[in-house]
Amino acid sequence: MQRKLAWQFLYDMTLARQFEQAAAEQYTQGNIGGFLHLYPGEEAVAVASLHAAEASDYVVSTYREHVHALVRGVRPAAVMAELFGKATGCSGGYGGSMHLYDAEHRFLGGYAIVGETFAIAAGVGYWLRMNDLTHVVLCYFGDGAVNQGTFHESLNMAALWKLPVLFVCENNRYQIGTEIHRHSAVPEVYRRASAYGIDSRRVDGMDVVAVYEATRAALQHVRAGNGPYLLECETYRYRGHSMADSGAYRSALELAELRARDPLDGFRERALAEGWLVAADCDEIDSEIDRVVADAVRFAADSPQPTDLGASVYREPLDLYGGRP
Ligand SMILES: Cc1ncc(C[n+]2csc(CCOP(=O)(O)OP(=O)(O)O)c2C)c(N)n1
Ligand SMILES: [Mg+2]
Repeated sequence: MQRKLAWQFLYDMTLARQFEQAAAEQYTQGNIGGFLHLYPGEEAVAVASLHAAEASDYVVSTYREHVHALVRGVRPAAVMAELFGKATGCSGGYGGSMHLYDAEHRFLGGYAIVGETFAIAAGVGYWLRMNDLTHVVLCYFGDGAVNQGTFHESLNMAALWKLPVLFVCENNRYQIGTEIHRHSAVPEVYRRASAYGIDSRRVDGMDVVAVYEATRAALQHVRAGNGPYLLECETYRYRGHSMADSGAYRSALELAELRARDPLDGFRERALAEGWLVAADCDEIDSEIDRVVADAVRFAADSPQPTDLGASVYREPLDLYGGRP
């Protein structure tokens, strides 16, 4: 592996881990309100798959999306300020944790409704096809979301119209407190794609290199005009579903087993052993991230509240039909 890519993987996974830790602390102190769904344990999925994509591709994600926005290039300060509900946040402080948005980085959200992302991604894919554009939409979703009707409706249309959508399942085994074998008749998510003739595979979501390679191959398949692809990443979240959930329905043994396969520690060890990085790189990344995250929290705390709460709710209707009704 090239040093540059290894550096990016370690940098982004470290940023992801520390950013979410800081968000948890700020939530506990009352500086972040509403729901807060964190990503520790799942970092390899967003980091690897988004590095495999092009900057010109589009991204649609769920309410567990802080890391997707960060890897996409949205400034940590703008993400943290959004979590604080501040005017300097990437959604102007109107969205909060579950509704990050950044048009410049083609990051289309941040959606709170489970299963909402499928139809939005299919819609963007349809628009790309209509306009003969070669970009791909990466659509992230959880294992629980595949039991929503929108999953089936959207996969059907995406396959029928050969839409350029890469469906990326973040299978963290749980839909809140319900384990996958209790909520899914077919717990191997990737197998569901075959119902619509969509190619798919499953990959170890705790291994950043494996996810990167699988995503590159999947994106090649989609870009070649073969229609959508579904990539299932088997991963795990260390924390509860949200800050409101202690996650007590899981055994300490299960948690320990997964922590032993930590994507961040595992990659750091491998990068040093393979000579992709040296110890000084890791130290440099750690201290740089400490600074970036502390700056992001300070920026968010010092930023003003939005002043006009109605500003982004109502707008003049678009004149789509040249004055005709
Ligand atoms: C349509 C809908 N039903 C229920 C909920 C409540 N809810 C929020 S997250 C969630 C679990 C989703 O689990 P999964 O898709 O596995 O994603 P994860 O949180 O594990 O990343 C549920 C049921 C919702 N937001 N939207
Ligand atoms: Mg889940």
